[in-house]
Amino acid sequence: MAIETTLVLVKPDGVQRGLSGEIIRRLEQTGLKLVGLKLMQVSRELAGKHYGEHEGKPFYNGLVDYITASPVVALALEGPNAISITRKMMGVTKPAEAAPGTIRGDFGVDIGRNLIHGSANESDAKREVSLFFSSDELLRWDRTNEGWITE
Ligand code: D4T
Repeated sequence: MAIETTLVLVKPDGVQRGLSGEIIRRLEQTGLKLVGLKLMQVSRELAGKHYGEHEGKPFYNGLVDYITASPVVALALEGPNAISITRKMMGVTKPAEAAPGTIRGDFGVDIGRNLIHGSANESDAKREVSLFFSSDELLRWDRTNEGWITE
């Protein structure tokens, strides 16, 4: 079982709409373990690094304006298959096409207000976790009920 750590952002719309707790609750209750959590203001510089792959695309400036518009909640989540489990819980990028029961499907209507970011793959996850968290902000802790979550 691959133990992964993934970066999740509750984007400014999620925080503004009071959905941070609901989104964290859904992810936490899967059994993935919180190893980092903070409210933060994303700078344009950090947004540029985070969304570097999209630079030059027509939606890029809007994306940077959106993610820097007001605070985000950043989470680092650890566990077996943390990346794919988180992506499944988020739903696809366009909320209009996201399945009911997913975060984007249940709470969104517009791709430009899609509530949540989750790392797409292992190399993005490594890069993004270290962009948003310093090593002393990541806590490695023992869970007493671990044996009831993973075999
Ligand atoms: P993020 O990166 O925010 O978790 O979203 P996804 O991983 O699901 O989607 P993505 O990287 O393809 O897109 C990043 C971000 O850009 C917005 N976007 C994307 C947009 O506004 N218009 C578009 O046409 C695309 C492709 C939405 C998510």
